[in-house]
Amino acid sequence: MDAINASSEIPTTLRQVKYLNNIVQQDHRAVKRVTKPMLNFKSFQSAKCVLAGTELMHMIRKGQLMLEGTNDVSFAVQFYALAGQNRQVRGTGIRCSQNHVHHWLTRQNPYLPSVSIEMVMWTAPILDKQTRVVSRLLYEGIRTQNTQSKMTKKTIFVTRPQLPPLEELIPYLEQIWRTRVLTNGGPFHKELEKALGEYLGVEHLCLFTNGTIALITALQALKITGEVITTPYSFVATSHALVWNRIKPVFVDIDPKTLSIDPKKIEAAITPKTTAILPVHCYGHPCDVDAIEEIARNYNLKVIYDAAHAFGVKCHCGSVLKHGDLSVLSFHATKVFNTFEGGAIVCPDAATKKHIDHLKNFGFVDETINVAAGINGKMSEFNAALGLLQLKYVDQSIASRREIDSTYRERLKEVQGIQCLNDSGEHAANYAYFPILVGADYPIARDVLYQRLKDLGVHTRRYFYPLISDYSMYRGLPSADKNNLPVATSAANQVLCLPIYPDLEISVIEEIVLLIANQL
Ligand code: T4K
Repeated sequence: MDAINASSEIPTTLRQVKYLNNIVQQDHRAVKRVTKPMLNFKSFQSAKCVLAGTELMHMIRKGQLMLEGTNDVSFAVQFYALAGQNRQVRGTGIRCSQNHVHHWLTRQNPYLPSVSIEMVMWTAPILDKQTRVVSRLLYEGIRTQNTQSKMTKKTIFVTRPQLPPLEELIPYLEQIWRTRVLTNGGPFHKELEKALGEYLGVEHLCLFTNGTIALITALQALKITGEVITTPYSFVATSHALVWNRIKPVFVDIDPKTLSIDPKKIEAAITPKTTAILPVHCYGHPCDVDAIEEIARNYNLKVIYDAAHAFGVKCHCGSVLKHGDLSVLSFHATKVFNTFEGGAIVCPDAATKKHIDHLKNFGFVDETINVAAGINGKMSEFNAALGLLQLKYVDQSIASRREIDSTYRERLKEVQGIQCLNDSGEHAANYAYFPILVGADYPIARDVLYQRLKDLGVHTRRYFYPLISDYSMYRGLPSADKNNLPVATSAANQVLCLPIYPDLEISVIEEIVLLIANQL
């Protein structure tokens, strides 16, 4: 029996693959070992699928696929190594035993990190133990085929914005076109402020054109000056907002568990010039709000939370956004809730909201009264309308993120050298990001992993590397010294944010994890 010649004679049908698939689904027990090859080639049927080299290796290592004494009969496999975008770089055909497969993958194939393997296999349609082994392989292969085509043909980004069905936006646009109210606090703006307040469980909220302008305005609203204590482990907007207000950032190290500012380090950084603390609920995990606010009370400091990542997050006492003097949200395209661009300030009372509403509208109270050198931070009617629609889908979107988060956690828990970040005791999380820390005991460096994944089309991000304090405009500050920031420095050098967004398929996540587990 010549396996290679047989490949052209035996038809490939999806129906047969599905049939075998059903067998697998009826019996989920992993068959560990085949000792007596009994398949009859005459009754073989064929199926063709693509199986990632890493997946096959993984199955062999895990003992899901073990073939013995099968030099001529257990099943026949034909491999073609494909590199990159389906370019065939090597072709060979073998009848395989476990050793053959292992040898071929490890010794003969120099392209293992980036190959997929096309397999043509024949198996008998009999419900015996042996058939199940082969059909399981087919099942895995088919699953991987879907993934593989996505990984090679489609780039996987760290995030993809959630968008509502386009047709649902049309009525909103029709209203805008009909009324010609485009901005300056129109009906959709008012409606979204109310709807978001209800959804987030906060009473007073001002919409903004983006999170950065909201941060700058929040600092203005509270007349913050001098020095502000903040974290270096964030997006640059956090510190840039201070600089735009001519405030000096004072960097304090982060807590190794939450990667948000470490309250134990704050007091030592307070000087007579300190007027406020600007912490970040990093990745949407709440800061230690109780400890931070106790320090603020003791030293008479204001607290403004950069809550850009914390949409919908609840801590022990309800919405985390109720903490501090003000909290600032971002509704950027990359966030859990997006209005393309957008943001908001959550305020404690109506008077503060009124003041901020003036500030974001150039300081105007009415046509003739201007109370402050305000800015233009208003959200447009288009963005507000989109927000109303997005809000309908946000729970669904967070639920999908939750599933992705738990799949990553489950699959990554046995991968040596990879540490997932745990929540910080939140009662409701939003799963905005999925950061992992690549430790010294992982076989390759974080940046090598980052680059190899990127080469395969998986675009992770190193949020937050470099540290803000390492950028040129901050590097000279005494608090930017690396010796002052050992935890933040180490996190920045280890972190990798894996793709997470609502329509990211579980099969793609599994493939990403396999790539990480096998160091690609
Ligand atoms: N404070 C904190 C703690 C923040 O994280 C941020 C923003 C702010 C304040 C300021 O809020 P905003 O002023 O932005 O409202 C992104 C975002 O631009 C930024 O909003 C965000 N933080 C930061 C963490 O991430 P980049 O430079 O990494 O974005 P970008 O364009 O590389 O996007 C990442 C991936 O997302 C892309 O590879 C593909 C995907 N993507 C992105 C956009 C913009 C899309 O699929 N579609 C898109 O339209 O900064």
